[in-house]
This record gives sequence, C-alpha cells and structure tokens, in this order.
Amino acid sequence: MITLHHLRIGRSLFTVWLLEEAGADYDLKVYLRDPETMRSQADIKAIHPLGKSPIIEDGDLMLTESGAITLYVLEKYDTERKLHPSRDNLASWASYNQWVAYSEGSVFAPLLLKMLTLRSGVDHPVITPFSDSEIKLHYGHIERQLGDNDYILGKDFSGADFGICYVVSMGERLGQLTDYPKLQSYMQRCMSRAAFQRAVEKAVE
Ligand SMILES: N[C@@H](CCC(=O)N[C@@H](CS)C(=O)NCC(=O)O)C(=O)O
Repeated sequence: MITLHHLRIGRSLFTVWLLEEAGADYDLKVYLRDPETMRSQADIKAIHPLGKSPIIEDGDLMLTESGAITLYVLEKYDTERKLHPSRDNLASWASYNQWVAYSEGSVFAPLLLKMLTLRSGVDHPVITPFSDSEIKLHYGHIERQLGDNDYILGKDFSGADFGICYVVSMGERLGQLTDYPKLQSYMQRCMSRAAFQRAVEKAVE
C-alpha cells in the first residue's frame, strides 16, 4: 500500500486526487505548515531531507516530485491505461510526458515569483514584469492547447491534468485567472470530478 505524506495547503492535494482517480489503496499522513513562515516543519523533514510534499512511499521506494509520482502511480495502478497513453504510440506517450513535466518545469516558477511579490506587498521592478509576462505566456499556451477540449490532452481526462489543474488553481488563488475563462471552466470541470471531491473530503479540513 502507498503512503502519501501530505503537507496541508499545497500541491499534494492533487496527489490525493491522483490516488483517488487511480483507485489506489493508500494511507494518508497529514503534516501542517509552520503558521508564521508557511514552510514545512521538522516532522516532514524527518521523512525526506527536502521536507517538501508530496512524498510517497511504496515498499522500499520513496518518491518525491509530483510529476514523477503521477507517472509511477498510473504505471502501477492504471493497468487498463485509461489515464495515460501506452508507449506503443510513442508520439502520444511523449506528448503526455511533456505536459506532465510542463506544469512544474515551466508554469510553476513565475507563479511562485508572483506569490512572493504579492506576499511582500510591493511590486519589484524586474520580478513583477517578468512573472506577469511569463504567466500570460503560459496561460495563453494552456488555453490554446485546451481549445474546445475538456482536458489538456483532448476530450478525455488524463494524468497530465493533475499538474495543469494545480498550476491553474494556483493562478486562481493569486487572482490571475480573470482574463482566462477557459482556464476557469477547465479548473471547475477538473474539481467537480468525483475523485477530486473525495480528495477534498479526505485531505482538506
Ligand atoms: N517540484 C516539487 C515541488 C514540491 C514543493 O515545493 N512542495 C511544497 C508544497 S506545495 C512544499 O513542500 N513546500 C514546503 C517548503 O518548501 O517549506 C513537486 O512537484 O513535488
């Protein structure tokens, strides 16, 4: 059985959702942020030196990085490949991997910069224009990829949607979605899935 180390308020809620969609049997261990710094605390650092969530354990395997966890969990549990493409079609498999990597590898950084400048209460002459234009670039790219489809790879929900929905939801929390109606409805569509609702019930107070 998988153990998920889940730090409250953050991306590991989307890993709970992944485990729910995959129908995996899992044990949820919940950790709280330091209320002043909003950083993780000694309890999760005792599990993994980075002290960052999500972390999963499956037997002797310990895995961090939400995208890598998505690939692993679906490879193991989605045996009928309803949520991830087979390597037999190398092009669609590569595209799936690209979208799984994209959310953390490209979209998250400007959102983090935006979050930190908003938290500081003052715009920064270099960081603010950079994060604003990068968010615009990436959200425009995600909207074009969605087109008239319901999900990021087309009409069907896939493993690439966990990370994309996370970076879209972060923009929503930062007030960045007003110009992106497609992203708003995409996020609502993802979050109204039964598995997401179960994740919220289990992992959010
Ligand atoms: N790229 C990593 C990022 C992990 C990460 O930064 N997680 C945040 C939670 S959203 C965290 O644990 N932050 C606590 C801290 O850094 O103190 C992933 O995709 O899993």
